[in-house]
Amino acid sequence: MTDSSDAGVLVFGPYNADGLAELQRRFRSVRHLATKDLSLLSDEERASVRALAVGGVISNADLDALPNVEIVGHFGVGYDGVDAAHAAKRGIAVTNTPDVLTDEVADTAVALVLMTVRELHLAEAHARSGEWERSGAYPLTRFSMRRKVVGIMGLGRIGLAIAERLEAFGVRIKYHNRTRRTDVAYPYYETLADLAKAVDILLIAAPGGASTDKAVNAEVLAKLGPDGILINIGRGSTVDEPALIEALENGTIASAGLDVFADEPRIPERLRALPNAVLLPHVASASRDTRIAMGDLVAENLSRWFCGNKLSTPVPESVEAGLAQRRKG
Ligand code: A2R
Repeated sequence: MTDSSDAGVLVFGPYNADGLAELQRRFRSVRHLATKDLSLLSDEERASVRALAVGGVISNADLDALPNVEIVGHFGVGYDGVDAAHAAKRGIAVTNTPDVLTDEVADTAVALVLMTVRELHLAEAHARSGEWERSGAYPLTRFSMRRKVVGIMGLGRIGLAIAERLEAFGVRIKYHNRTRRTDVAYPYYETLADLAKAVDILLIAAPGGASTDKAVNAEVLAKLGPDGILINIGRGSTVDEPALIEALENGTIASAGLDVFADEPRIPERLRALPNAVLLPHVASASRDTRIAMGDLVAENLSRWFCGNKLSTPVPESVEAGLAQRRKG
């Protein structure tokens, strides 16, 4: 669908280059403000913005400084960086990019599990540094995938794709959501602490935001126990990071594999120093193919809005507010 809309699109913050090109292909007026500094725009320019494409956080203050914005296309499935309820109150629709990244994120999650369980980050360093030739084979790993029980917090689109992949390893899956699913046979745990107690590997695939803030705390880590492994591909805010560092330092849990952090791109020095932590720089969806699909979906949503069609992927807050489609008149 090619749209000749004159709607002013503001791309707010760092943004994928292919995604930007797709917006420029569809819209005549696209401005990229990589620094997120709205003071660089005149009052007239701010008033001309009717659509936003955002690849991270936009504050309510910045959103409110754009009087005529109608829609925010968020690049990413986790939209905790946008206050969708606040936007809805102003009649602004918000879209995200689910589904198109599910397989990529699930692949990365499985890789992170394997790296952490089999210490592949340390084994790789052993080969690369010449240590294998100098001092012999890398030591046998403490853990293996055999007979492991994996607990998933957030058995949604991504969590389920991870579970399906992990089943091929012969592991058992258990999960915790706020609501029990009726379409899966995996054992359900009403609380995260109970799930942590029942599994070897606790894997977080839930969204960020207030309802999951620091849910993985010292108590949950203690329940996971000294042979337990934490994997996080959801949001850094879901883990109490200082409590995790302490748990890794003093053996409360065995190890962790993390793709997300509390204050990205900053990772605490103490965490970076730990050999029992595998650290990835938030790359779960970061392949060119997947990022192109995400950018296309943002652009498609903006086009659909200004053509008066139903949005492809509005977030629930927008649907509830009757903003799944542009109101006429
Ligand atoms: O709680 P439910 O029944 O709504 O299930 C959702 C679960 N979830 C939670 N589980 C426990 N405590 C919470 N406070 C909580 N909030 C949500 O997370 C659902 O099973 C899952 C999210 O699944 P989807 O909405 O299908 O999202 P998707 O595409 O799997 O992505 C999940 C997250 C993103 O938000 C990014 O942060 C990350 O993965 O990349």
